[in-house]
Amino acid sequence: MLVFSRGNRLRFGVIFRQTQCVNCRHYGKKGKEVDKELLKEMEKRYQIFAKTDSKSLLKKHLTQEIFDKLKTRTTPSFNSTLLHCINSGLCNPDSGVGIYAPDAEAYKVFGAIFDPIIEEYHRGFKKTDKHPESCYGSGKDFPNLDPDNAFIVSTRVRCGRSVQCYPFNPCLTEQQYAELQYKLCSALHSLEGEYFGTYMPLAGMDKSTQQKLIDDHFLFKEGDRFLETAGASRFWPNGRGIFFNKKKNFLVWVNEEDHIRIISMEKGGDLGKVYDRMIGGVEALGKKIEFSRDERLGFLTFCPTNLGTSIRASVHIKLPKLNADKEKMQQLADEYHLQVRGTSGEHSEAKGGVHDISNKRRMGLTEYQAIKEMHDGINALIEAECNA
Ligand code: ADP
Ligand code: DAR
Repeated sequence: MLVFSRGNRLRFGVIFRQTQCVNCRHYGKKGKEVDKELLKEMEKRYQIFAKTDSKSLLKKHLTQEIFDKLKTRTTPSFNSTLLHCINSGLCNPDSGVGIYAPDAEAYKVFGAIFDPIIEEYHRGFKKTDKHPESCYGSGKDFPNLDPDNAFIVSTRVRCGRSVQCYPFNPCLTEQQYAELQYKLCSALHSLEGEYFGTYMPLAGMDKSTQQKLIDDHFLFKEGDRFLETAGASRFWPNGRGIFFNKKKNFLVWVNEEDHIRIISMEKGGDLGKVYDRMIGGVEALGKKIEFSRDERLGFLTFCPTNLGTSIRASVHIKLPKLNADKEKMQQLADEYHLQVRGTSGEHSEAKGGVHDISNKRRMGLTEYQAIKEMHDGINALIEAECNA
């Protein structure tokens, strides 16, 4: 049994067989043939999906020609299929995007469908484009967005990371979930200073504590049908959990959608302070864990919407006048590449007039530029609210 707490984690930690970097072992090899029965199932489901009125990017870009080109392919290291990638979008025609990568190689093996979706979602990041090297800059360039606390309830900056040599959710074995949890916990429990904290595994967490953490927007929700059908809930809740520091303004999610989500958040609108705290956490963990980064795509994540910087800077914000003029709010959001969501993130409603507004672009620009885009956009929304 795995028990993660500061004092005795090493005594209870299970020493795992070192997972050889399977990418090296299979590098350059062709994946196995797709099972004939699976192929028939995939073709039947694609024909049904093609007849839906889905508005997802998957529906728009997965033409019969591209489907036929990719349906027999598999990735060399984990034998991931096209169905691993598109199952969520086939099951949920109301998806906005509808596709996930089952492992790092999928972005290349199934590039014919990923590339056009990446280009459209990330506003023009072409398959010939290269994501820039990381450049975080400094939070001092981003003054408090709302020093009088008139509009912003809280500010949060997060990024996702994948651990080198491990596949993503659909291909992880139960042992690999446990391995990842153990490796990440060891790194997290080595953090010092303001980052010093404790890891709480989801397995065994009492339901009232779990619900309170979700209601306080610290912990990820459960039962997201898009993630479940994407293969992200296998062996749940084993291998999943949350780390937080003493002040609960630095959090890390383990094995939810990505292997790791590194989060800094606090009440109010001090984006610069929140951003600096996230940078410090990412850099400290980056010294302990080898993150998976592609030469062209930047940091690799389960969902293509998080590639590149994988950074989302968001505010929970109340803009009652703009809220009454949804068209104006959306027009400004589009102009500044902002995403307007409900209070609990995607596929949720705004409660009490509180929207979650964040940068939409994460790829083809640096971390600093993504944060600046959000900072400028939120400033513009607040100005429009004051002048409405
Ligand atoms: P994803 O990008 O995968 O949709 P997020 O990183 O946006 O997920 O995390 C969504 C969760 O973070 C939701 O529970 C949401 O309530 C919370 N959240 C997002 N922004 C803020 C914020 N500014 N303040 C408090 N909680 C936030
Ligand atoms: N709900 C899925 C994924 C969209 C991006 N959000 C993530 N990755 N959490 C959709 O296609 O709408």
